[in-house]
Amino acid sequence: SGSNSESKRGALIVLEGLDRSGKTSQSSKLLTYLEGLGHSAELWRFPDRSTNVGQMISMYLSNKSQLDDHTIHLLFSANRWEKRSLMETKLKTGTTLIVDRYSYSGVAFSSAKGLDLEWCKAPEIGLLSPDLVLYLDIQPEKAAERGGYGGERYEQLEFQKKVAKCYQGLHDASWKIIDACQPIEDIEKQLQEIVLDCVLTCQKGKPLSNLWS
Ligand code: DGP
Ligand code: NA
Ligand code: NA
Repeated sequence: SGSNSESKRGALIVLEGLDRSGKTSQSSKLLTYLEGLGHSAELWRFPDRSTNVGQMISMYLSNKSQLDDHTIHLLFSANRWEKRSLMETKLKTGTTLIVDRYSYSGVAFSSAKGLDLEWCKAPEIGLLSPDLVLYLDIQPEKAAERGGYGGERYEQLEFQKKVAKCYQGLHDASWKIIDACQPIEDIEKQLQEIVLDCVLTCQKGKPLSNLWS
């Protein structure tokens, strides 16, 4: 019957935000929530460090290799492209994907280095467009206070301030801005409500589309 979840498409839900904004823990809480309601769901993250491209990215982030800014930008993009067809298959067979970072990180982090915005967006064109982007909004200074940064390349206050500005220019109708300084349980509840609404809308047959739209 039409209520079989496998005949309905899953939702593509992205979490974005500065480093230490709480995306990763909220992503896993969302997965538990959706699975608890009986939905098919998976947690993905970009960069996906498990692939060959992902390992190059990981080396770069941990300062074990140096790469030109354009080169690393294209590798991050390639890392999303290598997962695109699996992503589409999952969504079309009814699995909702909760994705920790996506093309908006790609554009925000690279344009924060001074790369041209349109150039940064170009390689992302044709990737699947999220049904929902949850932006965990935190002041860079507050994020930096949260137990300190892990020491990877981008985890520096001055750079994160630039990234925050770049993110601001990327908001569109699919974005929901969440105050990431609320108590964790309040954030969790807010996200659950928004996400469930999105999952149900996608089940009703909202079409998939491509970036940037
Ligand atoms: P994470 O694994 O979520 O901590 O991300 C690693 C770091 O890489 C983090 O500082 C954000 C940054 N990042 C994530 N995606 C991209 C991207 O596509 N391009 C660039 N330049 N940086 C990214
Ligand atoms: Na990080
Ligand atoms: Na990530």
